[in-house]
Amino acid sequence: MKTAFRWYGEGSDSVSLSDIRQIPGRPVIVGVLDGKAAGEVWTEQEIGAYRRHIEDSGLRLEVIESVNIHEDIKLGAPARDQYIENFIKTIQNLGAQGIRVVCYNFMPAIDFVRTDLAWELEDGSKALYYDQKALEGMTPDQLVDATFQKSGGFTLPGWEPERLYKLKETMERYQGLTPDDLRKNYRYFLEAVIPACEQCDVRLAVHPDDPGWEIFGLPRLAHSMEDYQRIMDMVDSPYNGITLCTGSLGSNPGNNVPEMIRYFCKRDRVPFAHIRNIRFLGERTFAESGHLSAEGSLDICEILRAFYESGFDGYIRPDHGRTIWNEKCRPGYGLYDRALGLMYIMGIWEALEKGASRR
Ligand code: CS2
Ligand code: MN
Repeated sequence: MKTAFRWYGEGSDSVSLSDIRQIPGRPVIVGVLDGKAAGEVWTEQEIGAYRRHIEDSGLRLEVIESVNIHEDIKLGAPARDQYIENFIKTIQNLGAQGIRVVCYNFMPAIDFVRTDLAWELEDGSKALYYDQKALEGMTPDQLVDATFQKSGGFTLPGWEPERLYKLKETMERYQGLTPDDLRKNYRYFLEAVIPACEQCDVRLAVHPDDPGWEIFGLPRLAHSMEDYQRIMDMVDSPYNGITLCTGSLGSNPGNNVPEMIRYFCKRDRVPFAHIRNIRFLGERTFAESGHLSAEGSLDICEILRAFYESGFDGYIRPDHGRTIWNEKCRPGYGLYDRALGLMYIMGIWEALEKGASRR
């Protein structure tokens, strides 16, 4: 595995590159061009400047998360061909600048959802939290307001303001769109972009829906083994890959996460992994927890064993951490708990490697 760490860019992240550089093992940066709206081309010049800035700090940029997919592509609207063309240009430009993996998602209108961004755990740390009943009592607008209020002045990934101002309108456009319609549009997109990805050697990796079921009546296509099998079958290529996010898939107790890892790694479909733990608190209710297996409901050691035994050599990053030690940071994306998570991941990995060599 290659270790990685998400960074939002100068001025929009509370964590600095020099902080990340001091994390043992010096993880690769998972970056983003902040401020780019979905559908805009990322020019090679802009990507190059961003990459050089990261390299000047002694780090490397090899993964991008997220290039957001324009809603017209998901909706199959007439402008989709233009946006697909823009997406391909962005991928080519990223490839030319040494980016090998791009994480994206195909969730309509809204990215990951939490009903509380600062749920207090028993040790006083704050975590992201989801309660289906609380969500059902909220309109999408109320959810957006609550999220803005609790995000400490930071924008959350997938919660870019320009996108959320139009949320109501966007959701109305999805009225009547069935999962099959969305799947058709997804296939159209993949058939157009994967050949270009193959040519410039950039692997796409679709992030799961989070939580792992449908919300607000919107169709969602990526939250189970069967879902992923269908997506992988749309275009049979290792460039049509998965971001295996353990916390997102694990939010649905119907998913056997280690089994999914083994199945899709064996088929060379997992270039990127997110390791996160969550704690089930009731029916469709969970809090994100520290990465340690004992703190949550997922067995992180078994999850890493599944990667290890599959010969995984992709990128792995700690996903959402708690807010601890009074850090002022974007919810889920502080330095401290994610760095603890990464050390735990690396510790388990080293034990797996050394254990194997002794046998
Ligand atoms: C989240 C997402 O779980 C996660 O990694 O922070 O916002 C994720 O980055 C996007 O869904 C990827 O497109
Ligand atoms: Mn994730």
